[in-house]
Amino acid sequence: MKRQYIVSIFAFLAILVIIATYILLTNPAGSNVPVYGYRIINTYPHAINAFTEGLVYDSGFLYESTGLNGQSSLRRVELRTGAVLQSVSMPQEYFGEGITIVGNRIYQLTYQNEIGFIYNRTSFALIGNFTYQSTEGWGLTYDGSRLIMSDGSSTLYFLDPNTLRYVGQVTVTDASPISNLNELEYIKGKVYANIFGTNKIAIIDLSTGHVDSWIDLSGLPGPTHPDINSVLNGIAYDSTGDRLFVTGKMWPNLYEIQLVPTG
Ligand SMILES: [Ca+2]
Repeated sequence: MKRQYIVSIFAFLAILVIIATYILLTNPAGSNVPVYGYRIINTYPHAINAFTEGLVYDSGFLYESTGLNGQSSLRRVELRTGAVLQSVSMPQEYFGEGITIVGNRIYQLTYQNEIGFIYNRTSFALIGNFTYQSTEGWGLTYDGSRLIMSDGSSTLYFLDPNTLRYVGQVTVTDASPISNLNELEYIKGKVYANIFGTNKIAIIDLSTGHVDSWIDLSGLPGPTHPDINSVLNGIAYDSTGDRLFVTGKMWPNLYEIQLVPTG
């Protein structure tokens, strides 16, 4: 009897371990929302000197904001070749962060300078600047009426694109708050957010802040020379062609991916 009892305990523990492993593997966030895997549709070159902090696709081109003091820039990039077609360098004191496009204006955040810049989309001429309440600027996107920014916390902030005034915020949660929200992209009514330092993208319902689903990009080929800073960061969307692009800081490639349901 005693031996049977011990065997039963071990069998029970083994089942628990199997269930826990399955949950962790199928749902890295530890919640009940769906997790997507991915399929690489196309691989394009990406400048390895680009410390990608902001990425947008618009009218046939990629626009990219790069960070680090002394290396920060705004670039127009050819998708197929990765060639930088046009760029402006930021003064040494600024660390470029998220960008988004509204009409013929490009908005760009800075990391800890507490200032954002507005450029003419065509000429890259600087046409204005703005300040924001958040202490740091990370990701930026646009939902058709509001600028949406992240600051590395679990909060997304909404700004009026004309007045640049704060008009609201939402806390992003999946059972508990999800911090380290980084580069953003507004896609078909949801906000996609890179989670800094992970291979995960959260797909967020803006009205509630709830994470609807996750994308697990584990295994996506990153930098050829691993660097602790060369993390996944950069989501862009071609709404005309329904193409989703991702890359990372100093990654040699930019990928068009398709989401694949798992489980
Ligand atoms: Ca983006």
